[in-house]
Formats: sequence, C-alpha cells, structure tokens
Amino acid sequence: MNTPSFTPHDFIQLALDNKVLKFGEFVLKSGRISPYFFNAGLLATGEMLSLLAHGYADALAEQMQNDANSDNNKELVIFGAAYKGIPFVAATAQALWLHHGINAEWGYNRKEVKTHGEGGNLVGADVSGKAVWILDDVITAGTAMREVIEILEAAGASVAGIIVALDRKEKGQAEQSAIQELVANLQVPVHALVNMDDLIVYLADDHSEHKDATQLAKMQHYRTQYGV
Ligand code: OMP
Repeated sequence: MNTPSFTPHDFIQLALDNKVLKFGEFVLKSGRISPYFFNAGLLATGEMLSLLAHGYADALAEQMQNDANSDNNKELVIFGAAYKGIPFVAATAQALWLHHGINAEWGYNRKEVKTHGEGGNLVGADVSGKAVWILDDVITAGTAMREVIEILEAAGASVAGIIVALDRKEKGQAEQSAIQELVANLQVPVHALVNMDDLIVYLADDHSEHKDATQLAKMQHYRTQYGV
C-alpha cells in the first residue's frame, strides 16, 4: 500500500486520534506551562511513522531539487539524535529511496559512549567533513537542537539544514523564535512539517474532526504569551 503524501491537516488529525497530540497542562523543557503537548514517541504505528517519514522525505527532496537548480552539492546526509530521532531518520532514509530514488546516507548518535568494539558515540554514516541535515521531533526554545548541533560539530560535521516535525513557534533565547535564531546563527534552511499556526487553523476548521473552540482559545492565549 502506498503511503499518502503528507498534509498538515491529516497529520494533525492522526496525531490527535492517537494521543500523540494532547491538550491539558504540561510543563515543558523550557519550564513554560503549555496547554498542549506533542509526544513523538507515540508515533508508534506503521501508518504514523510512514506518514511522518514521507513528510520529511518530501521536504528533503524538494530542498535537493532547489539545490540542484543552484548547482550545490547533491550529496545528502541525514542525522537523527538519540533517542527519538533514530527511528525517524531510518524511516526517512527509506522513504527518500522508495518515493524519490534518493540514496541518502544516514546516521545517529548514542547517548552512552561505547568503549569496546567500534567505539565512539556515532553510528551509521561517517559525518566527518560533511554537511548534514538534522531531523528532529519538536522545537520549542531550541535547547535540544543546540545540543544536536554540538554533537555534530564535535564529530567534524557541519549543519546543511534542519527539519522538525513540529515548530511550536515560540521565543528562543530572546525575542525571535527558536527557528529564526537558528537560521540567523547557522545561515542554513530550517523547515517544519507542521507548526503552531497549523494547529490553530485545524482547531478552528469546520471540517476538522477535533474542532474545539475551548482549546482554540487556550492555544491563542498561550501564543500571545510565548509565541512569535
Ligand atoms: P526545546 O529544547 O525547548 O526546543 O524543546 C524541544 C524538546 O522538548 C523536544 O525535543 C522534546 O523533548 C520536548 N517537547 C516535546 O516533545 N513536545 C512538546 O510539545 C514540547 C516539548 C518541550 O518540552 O518543549
């Protein structure tokens, strides 16, 4: 069976159906109290993983197409950070091959450095000296992403670009969003498959199965506090 192409609406619907996206009161890594939480660890069916990987792969293929038009390097290396990024990067490498005929190199890190056998903390593609695309689940204030960038830089790699599943479109370290800060600091493309605005559009849409005026109001209030 072919996986349908990724759309924000279908992905949000599936995420709500499967409690990947939940409403309530959640304390975030940044300490902010959020009326919603996206738990990528619950994208735990073949359907959801395939849809997500299709989304990452389409975004990367489009980027490769743009790069080819501007004569940039055509090599594609993708990286997923432990732990949640590992299945996503593997599934995306496969989706790139199956849907786009792109043979990307892929790799990931371990959280515990291995001291025997091949050793080290990186697995898969040798990223040293290469420009690498980072795949991650959620970006809020950008702390997790800065940690991934440090891991890659320590391995002698540079960042070619970043794709996240959800951009919460919140302030980073100052007034810009975390993604705006990354773009300004790294000068590389940063994409999100879904963002806070898509969630708000979904909740307000008459065609959404989970249309919800109460949650919509809470989301809008939160956005005025921390959103950009
Ligand atoms: P920042 O490091 O602030 O960008 O937060 C991103 C990280 O927070 C993600 O990698 C997740 O570990 C976690 N997170 C979620 O998984 N889902 C959310 O909806 C919000 C967060 C969060 O804590 O901000």
